[in-house]
Amino acid sequence: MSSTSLKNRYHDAPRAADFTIDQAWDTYSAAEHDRWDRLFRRQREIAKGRACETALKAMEALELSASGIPHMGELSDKLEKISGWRVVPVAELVPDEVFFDHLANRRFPAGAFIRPEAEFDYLQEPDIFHDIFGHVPLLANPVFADFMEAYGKGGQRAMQLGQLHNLARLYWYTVEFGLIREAGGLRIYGAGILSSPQETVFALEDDSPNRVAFDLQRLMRTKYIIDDFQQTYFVIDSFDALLDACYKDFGNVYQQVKDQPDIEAHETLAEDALFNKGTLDYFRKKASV
Ligand code: HBI
Ligand code: FE
Repeated sequence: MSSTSLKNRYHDAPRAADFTIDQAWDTYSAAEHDRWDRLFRRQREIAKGRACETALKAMEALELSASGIPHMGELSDKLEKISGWRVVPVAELVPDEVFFDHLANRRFPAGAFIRPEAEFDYLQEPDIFHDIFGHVPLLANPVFADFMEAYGKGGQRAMQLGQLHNLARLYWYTVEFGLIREAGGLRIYGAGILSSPQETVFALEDDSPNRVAFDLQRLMRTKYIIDDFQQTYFVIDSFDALLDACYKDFGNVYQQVKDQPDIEAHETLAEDALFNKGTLDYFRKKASV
């Protein structure tokens, strides 16, 4: 058995043409349900006062709790009534064009596997905890739900234009690692932060990272890190503002960013509207070890 299939028992599950699989909810073991409960209880506690109101309220509305791994069909029946979205089980990352087609049709592909105990604190692949605790609550916000459908449609177009890397950065710095202004401070809406206890604290409270006001072109030029905390977080004023900023012909935006140089993940620009310029100490310490 390869390490992937060892770690992820759905790796070899039969899949439909759209890469969806059977969640086979009754095959989860007591240990897997217990792991979900421990992940949920810990992260729900840390998210209080740090996650955006939308996420916290949606967790209640969707009855997400520490009562075992959710059944995606039952969860989808609740979510669909609120925003028309459903959550569909997949074994692991699906090809980009499949992913975008699901999003364009209000289906969120969620990993059916739960992380192994050895990766309780951090894993790179999106497991069921990252996808359902991190992404699903935001899909209950009607404006964000519209944004995600538009992102799916934009993704299909970006692939045709060969601009996928710019759009992937938009997803990364909003859907995965976005911050929002709320209650006189900053709160989290990005799933990659929301599903990580350490990054939930780091993203809001550490002096190391830059925090920069959302600017679509600036963000599309900015490289990102996939195996550690982010060096820069982008802040939106509201989900309406995010949707408005993206409700334009991206063809022109791609044209404008195409001839400009990429920006390093840790860099800030003179024209940035900064919430704070980070010390980057976290990264210097790691680089020096
Ligand atoms: N597949 N299941 C799954 N989940 C993702 O988040 C995902 C994916 N495929 C591609 C992808 N994300 C990103 O590369 C896109 O943003 C381009
Ligand atoms: Fe994700």
